[in-house]
Amino acid sequence: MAEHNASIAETFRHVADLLEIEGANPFRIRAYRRAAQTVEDLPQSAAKMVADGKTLAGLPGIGKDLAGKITEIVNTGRLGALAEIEARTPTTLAALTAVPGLGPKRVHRLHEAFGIKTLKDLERAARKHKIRELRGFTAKTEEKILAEIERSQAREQRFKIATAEDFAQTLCTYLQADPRIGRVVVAGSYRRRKETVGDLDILVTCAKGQAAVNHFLAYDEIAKIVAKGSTRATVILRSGIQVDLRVVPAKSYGAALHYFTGSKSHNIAIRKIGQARGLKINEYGIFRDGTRIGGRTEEEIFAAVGLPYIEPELREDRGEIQAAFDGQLPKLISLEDIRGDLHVHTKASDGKSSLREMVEAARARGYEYVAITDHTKHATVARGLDEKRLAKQLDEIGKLSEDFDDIRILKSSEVDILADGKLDLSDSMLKRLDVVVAAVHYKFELDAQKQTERMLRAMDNKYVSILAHPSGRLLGEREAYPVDLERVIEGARDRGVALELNSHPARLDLDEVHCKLAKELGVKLVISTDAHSTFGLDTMRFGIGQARRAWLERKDVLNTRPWARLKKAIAR
Ligand code: DGT
Ligand code: CA
Ligand code: CA
Repeated sequence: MAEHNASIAETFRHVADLLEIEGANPFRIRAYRRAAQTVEDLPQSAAKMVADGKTLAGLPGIGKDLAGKITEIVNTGRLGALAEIEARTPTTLAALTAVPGLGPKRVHRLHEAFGIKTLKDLERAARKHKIRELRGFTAKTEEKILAEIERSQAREQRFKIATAEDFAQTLCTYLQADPRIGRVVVAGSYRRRKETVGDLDILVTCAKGQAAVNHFLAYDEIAKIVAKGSTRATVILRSGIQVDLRVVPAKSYGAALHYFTGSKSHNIAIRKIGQARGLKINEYGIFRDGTRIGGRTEEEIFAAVGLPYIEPELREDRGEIQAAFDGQLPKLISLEDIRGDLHVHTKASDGKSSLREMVEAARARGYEYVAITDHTKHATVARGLDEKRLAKQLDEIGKLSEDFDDIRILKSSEVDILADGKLDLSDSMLKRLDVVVAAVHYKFELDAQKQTERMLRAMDNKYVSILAHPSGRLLGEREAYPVDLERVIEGARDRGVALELNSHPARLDLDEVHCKLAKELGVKLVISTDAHSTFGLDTMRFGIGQARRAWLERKDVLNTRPWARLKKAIAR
């Protein structure tokens, strides 16, 4: 059984949260969090390391005890220590941490002070204005809690695309191993590369539906079978994600793939056009007067309604059908177009790999350049570089460059934007850099006008080339800070600054709507990974997925250009 790094990390974080709710020793709590981070950042599967008899003890933050726990999770799929804590912590109490703004520490204090155990208790206390009596909690906190309770009741659980991909790929490999099964493809929002997916829709071709369904139901990561039939099944995996499986014969493959890729509104629009042409289009095929006339490929579906092929990322009924009719579909950017990464950290600040390792990894990915963008001094938790350390790094880059004649190491920095919009480095230092990436990392609570002006002021500095992760959102954790993104985009255009599409699966910032707006307003984008390890460079594909959803083409994205042309484009 393959235990994913993500689920091992998740188990450790869960232990840490429960310990914190209990008010346990902070060192113990921190040890679990640190181990979770290490496992998550491992460039290989911990399960495989255990299977290969490699030792995990000695990795950052992992001693003998935690290494043993990882082995236990890998071998048994569970952790005894977690079961023990779970047994003594009310589940409703743990569930309270799902309310944004309420970490385990705050839940601990609410429990201690008022005996709050459930969401209902919490709601009652907030309504009675008892919560504001606690130090660190205010009337605002109460309002926020009430608003969040309402929202969380309306919200369904969604998975980040990277997490979904991890679970989907293992399952697809398993399905593909059955020789009776032909094609295996993940459709739905996953194929449209949405930033989060609600569930996985997997389509397989097989002459015998029941055989494929039975093979699927024997998958050992299934926690619960929700429904099953002779050509379909719905299950929940142990990771909590739902999977819908559909089995179709090869002659229906294209029709089923189109149907299950969606989006629903795109499907409905295509069917309508079909109807007007006297065709019936559904997941089984294309029919005229009850006779099948196609459906083996997706191209046949589009051709039947007089359209060229439309890429999955565009299928949102946001103008793609009209554009297809008019011959105006964008030629979407692809991963192969990318020539370099412009946002990369090293051990000098909060990265996990050395400068040389990052450069080698960028070269291994075929890149022509990589910008080293460590944090600046204001970001103390990230061990940001002051001018002296940055100057030393620039020297190192100069020296290292002699060893690399096939990749250019760009001198750069992810410079903090200070509260007043000034930058955390002097102009004389910025001037020495090839590329300057500016970013907001604190003071998220400013009102929209102040935050917007702060960012515009930062871009006033003529050395700034790129504004990083402009909205500051963290999917599932933190909304964008209040900011007028439209003004920021216009401000970037007026000043000749490029905007970043940060590929980190928890960021994907700018979001797709604003990426598209930026393109329409004539602002260039760069797609960067914000990698904190060599492994992180591979998240570029998520940024590309989102760029495609935003209709971006190669010409809209600056890091598709060779350095000489990129340099000209960012010069101000
Ligand atoms: P998700 O899972 O919420 O991230 O989003 P999707 O798009 O994967 O939605 P899902 O899983 O409910 O359904 C998968 C696809 O199946 C959807 O994109 C289009 C198709 N579909 C589902 N229900 C309907 C429907 O009632 N009519 C039509 N035409 N298509 C549907
Ligand atoms: Ca889905
Ligand atoms: Ca579904």
